[in-house]
Formats: sequence, C-alpha cells, structure tokens
Amino acid sequence: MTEGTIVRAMSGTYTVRTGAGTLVCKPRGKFRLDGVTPLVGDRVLLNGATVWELLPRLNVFARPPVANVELIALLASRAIPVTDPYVLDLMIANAEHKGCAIVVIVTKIDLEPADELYEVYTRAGFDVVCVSAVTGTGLAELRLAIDGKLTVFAGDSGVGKSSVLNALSELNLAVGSVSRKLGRGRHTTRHTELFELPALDSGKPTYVIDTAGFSKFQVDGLTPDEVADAFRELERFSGQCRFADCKHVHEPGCAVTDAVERGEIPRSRHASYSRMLEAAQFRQSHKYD
Ligand SMILES: Nc1nc2c(ncn2[C@@H]2O[C@H](COP(=O)(O)OP(=O)(O)O)[C@@H](O)[C@H]2O)c(=O)[nH]1
Ligand SMILES: [Mg+2]
Ligand SMILES: [Zn+2]
Repeated sequence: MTEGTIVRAMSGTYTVRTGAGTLVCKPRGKFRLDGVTPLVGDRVLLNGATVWELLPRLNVFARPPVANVELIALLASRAIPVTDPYVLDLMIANAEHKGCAIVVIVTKIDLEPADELYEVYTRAGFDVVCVSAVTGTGLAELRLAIDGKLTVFAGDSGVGKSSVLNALSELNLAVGSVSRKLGRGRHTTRHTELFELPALDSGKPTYVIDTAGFSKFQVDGLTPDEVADAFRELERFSGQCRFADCKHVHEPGCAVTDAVERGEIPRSRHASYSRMLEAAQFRQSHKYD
C-alpha cells in the first residue's frame, strides 16, 4: 500500500499526495459504516485509488475540517483591520490547548510597524514574525518558520492571510501553480484544501491552509483550569502565589498580578486571561442549567 496525505476533500472524493504523485481517490466503504470521515491533512494508506486506512492523528479540527495541524499561524495587525487583542488571545489559548505550535505574524508593517504587538507576544513567549506582503519584509523568515509543517493561517478577514500566502509562494518561482491557484482565489471556496509551497532544502513538504477568518476557526470552550494552562507566561509565576488555588485575578499575594504590575507579564494578556477565565467559570456554573 502507498502512504500519502489528503490535500483536498470534495464531495466524497479525496486528492491524495504521495511520493509518486497525486491521486484522486474514493474512500473505502468501511469509513462510512464506522462513522469516520477522512479529512484534509490525514495521513492515509492507499489501496490503488482507494483510501484504505487512516494513520493515527496528531489532532483534529472541525473548523476548518483538518487533521494533523502542526503549526497555527495567527495573523494580527495594527493597520486596518486592527486586531482585537482578546480575539487573538482566544485563538492563541485554543491553539495551546490543542497542543499546536504557534507563530504570531504581525502583518502590514509597511503601514503600521506595530512594535507593541511584537513586544507583547515576544515577552509572552511566542515566536513573532513581522511581515509586509507589499515590501516583502519578513517573508523569508516566515517561510523558514513554516518549513516542512502543516500550518493553518488564521486571522481576521482583511488582515492579509491571502496576500502573505501569495507572496510566500512567489518567493520561489519553481512552483507557479501554487500562486496561480491562490491568485485565482480558489482558497475562498467552501472546501478545505492544503496548498503545498515550493520546497526549500528540508525535503519535507510544506502545507498551508488559508482559513476564511477568525469566525471560521474552531474555538473550544475551555474549563477554568484549562484557561490558566493556556497562558504560557503565567506558569513562571503561578507557583509562587500565596494561595495554592489562586486564580491570579484579585487575590492578595498573587505573583502573577505582581508580575503584571512590574511589566513582566503584558497587561493586555492578563486582561484577556481574566476575561476568558470569567467566561469559563460562567460556563462551568451553568453547565447543568
Ligand atoms: N499595505 C499593505 N496592504 C496589505 C498587506 N497585506 C495585505 N494587504 C491588503 O489588505 C487587504 C486584505 O488582504 P487579504 O490578503 O485579502 O486579507 P485576508 O482576508 O486575510 O486574506 C488587501 O487589500 C491587501 O492588498 C501588506 O502587507 N501591506
Ligand atoms: Mg483571504
Ligand atoms: Zn496568583
């Protein structure tokens, strides 16, 4: 049997990329009987032109429907549309919870340098790449950051996802087909598709998915404990609070709020944490309503 990756799923037909090329396949009947839906990103075994078996998944998202996401690229901007930090932090917390690696991409820096965004997210412990699709600044760095991985690009409509992806694929003219596909706007259609970027040296294929916007990106309702775990910069301090069950919002002797006061934890991140925690506590207390 041949191993491959599903790069496109439409009307029960799967396009599978294998070492020997790309095949259009039908799923084995067993999947439907078992209530299993093969997804874009799934590693599969093919029997001829039939998707025969799914290999174990790293993770799975319902929106966009995709498996095996290795990296989530969260795009943010200080130019229009100005990114709401809470919405960005919600996406970040969700990605942390799913165990995906995260890169924050600050877009449109030719219009707004957005040093503050760079500062806040670097200080919080994330990789941050500042780019301009117009001048090309930062694109080579971003290309390296996503190399050999399957990356979902998420961010507000208009933040520059498609522009950045177009600019990336044209960095290496060896694969014009990707940019043609992207350029035609096929990524805006309703089916989910992995685009393969022209290879660098690593040999491993680099796949990207362009989501239609934050609203289309799955966010799970985290529990209060999960919210605390999803803010990585809290961990350094949370063990030093006076109370073992400190929630790091108003408690006396809280090492986290002290760190916020000292500027070691960005204020906007702590504000997002508090708001997300409150929402999670509300969900928990109304669970049985
Ligand atoms: N000045 C400037 N404009 C950009 C940049 N990236 C995207 N844009 C513009 O922002 C608008 C939205 O971009 P688009 O890629 O469609 O955003 P998407 O909705 O996230 O895919 C378009 O008018 C782009 O030309 C950039 O780096 N600099
Ligand atoms: Mg777009
Ligand atoms: Zn605390």
